[in-house]
Amino acid sequence: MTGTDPSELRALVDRLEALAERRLTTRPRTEPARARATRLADHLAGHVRVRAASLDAPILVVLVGPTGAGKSTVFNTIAGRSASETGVLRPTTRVAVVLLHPDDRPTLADGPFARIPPSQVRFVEDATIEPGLVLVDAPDIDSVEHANRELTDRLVEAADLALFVTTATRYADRVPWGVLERVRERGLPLQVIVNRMPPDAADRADVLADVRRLLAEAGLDAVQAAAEDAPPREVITVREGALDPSGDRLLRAEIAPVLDEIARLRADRDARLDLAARALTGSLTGLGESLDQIADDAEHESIDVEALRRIADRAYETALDGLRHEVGRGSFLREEALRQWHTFVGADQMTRFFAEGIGRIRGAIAAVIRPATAPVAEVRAATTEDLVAVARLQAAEAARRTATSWSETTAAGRAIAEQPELWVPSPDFDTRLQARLERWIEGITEEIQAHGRPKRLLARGAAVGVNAMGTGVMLATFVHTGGLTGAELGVAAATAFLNQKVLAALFGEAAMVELVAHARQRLDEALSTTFDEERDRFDALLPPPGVLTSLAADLRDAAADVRALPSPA
Ligand SMILES: Nc1nc2c(ncn2[C@@H]2O[C@H](COP(=O)(O)OP(=O)(O)O)[C@@H](O)[C@H]2O)c(=O)[nH]1
Ligand SMILES: [Mg+2]
Repeated sequence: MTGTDPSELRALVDRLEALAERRLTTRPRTEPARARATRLADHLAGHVRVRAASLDAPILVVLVGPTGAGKSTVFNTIAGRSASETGVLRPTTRVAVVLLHPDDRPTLADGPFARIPPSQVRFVEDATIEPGLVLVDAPDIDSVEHANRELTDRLVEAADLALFVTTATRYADRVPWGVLERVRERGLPLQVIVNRMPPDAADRADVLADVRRLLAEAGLDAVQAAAEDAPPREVITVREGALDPSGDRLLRAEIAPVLDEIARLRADRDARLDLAARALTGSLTGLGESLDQIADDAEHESIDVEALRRIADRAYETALDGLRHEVGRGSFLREEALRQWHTFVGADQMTRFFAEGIGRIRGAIAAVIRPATAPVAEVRAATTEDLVAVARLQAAEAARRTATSWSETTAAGRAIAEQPELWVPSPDFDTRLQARLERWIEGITEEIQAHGRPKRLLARGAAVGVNAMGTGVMLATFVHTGGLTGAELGVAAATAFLNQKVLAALFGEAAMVELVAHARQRLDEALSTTFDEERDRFDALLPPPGVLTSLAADLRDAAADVRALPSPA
């Protein structure tokens, strides 16, 4: 038994499972990092939670190894029947074949098989065996089929004992050692079986010595010990061709030590409790390292994520600055709209009054400006259309820049490849901005009505009309004279000059300046909100700021708490 208080352990499992879940929702950016997080979740749900609840729950013995090594043959030999399909055509075993007493079945579903889809499990019930030990034939670990490999990994995370089956020619293969590395890390009790041993005794001795050496070098002696501080279990060897007449089983004598161990575990509850406790202890010992590795992953990722965020920020900020510049100069506005306004504000006649002072201009407005001829709709439509077009060009540039930079990184390359729409502005960019600009123009008109020193202003402005005044203010946010005189410049400056004079005459200089400043500020808000939304499409692919670093800190705390658990009695 472990010396850990069961309720303390269960509370810790809850906390660790929540951490694993948090990590998975940040969508780990590399395959190894994702695998580490999944493994932790699988291990906590399939093993630690089960054992924290009860050491008495059925023991899970899992057969793992490379394709064609003879796992299913061993399984059938233990089962004493042809329950799992064997064969030379690969891969034969696509589901986990599970041999168990019917009484053990209900406890598996929400225990060790909690994260294993039921469609991937085939139960073989046998009421003649003792309950308490469940034997699983797993799919090949070197299977090219991803789902197979994932299933086997989950079974390894849930196991109490691994029966690792390999052959005299395959034992040095690289992939199986990846699984054995995980067996060591999670302290999973291990029994190694080497199948298809050569007939020659000296050859057999050579193979066995080599297998032993590799296992010892990989630090696997401790998990092979049948009891704490005991020497490693003997590696079980099976001669080539030692098949029983059925063809899908071995001669029983060939794997007598395995059959004996299974029989002993079935017969002896204390032996099962002991194995369960050893598996749990090994697992708790390994958790600290797993948690720290995942914390490392999260920290590294947070650096990458912040760099990605800065790239997007900068691209959209640069584009918005470019847009502000164009808006500030009014250079995007088509000349035709300016000419219409120029004509409306009375160009020729009005200019004559400028030299005679503000009073004369005021007097002239009613006489010169004809509200009925105000090209309000035309000028507004042209302005918003031109503004949307120039904004879209800038948004396209920002999207292209961000997508280009992101696609060159491992942290975001795949996400960009999966969402080609990120290379261009959002499909509803125009309609969103259009709606905001319309709202913006309405806002100008409302402000003129609400704050424009109502009586005097409205009396004077009545001749012009509030919509026309609003349009004048709108234009003044783009085109302004900045100290130049109308005679010297083209239509933009001339219109700006005239427009400003008229507005100043209507509102007074100070109120006009304020109206224009407000309009400019609200326009800037409309543009930056729209650009923020564009950038958010990229940000949505990243965990929110701080999430990864605080997760890493919580993982480190948890690792420290796991290490501080009382050592097993
Ligand atoms: N000749 C010979 N064939 C074997 C031996 N052990 C297993 N096989 C065959 O090798 C093939 C693969 O075995 P199987 O148990 O399906 O391997 P698994 O992929 O690990 O489940 C089957 O056709 C077995 O009958 C053996 O010792 N000698
Ligand atoms: Mg098989």
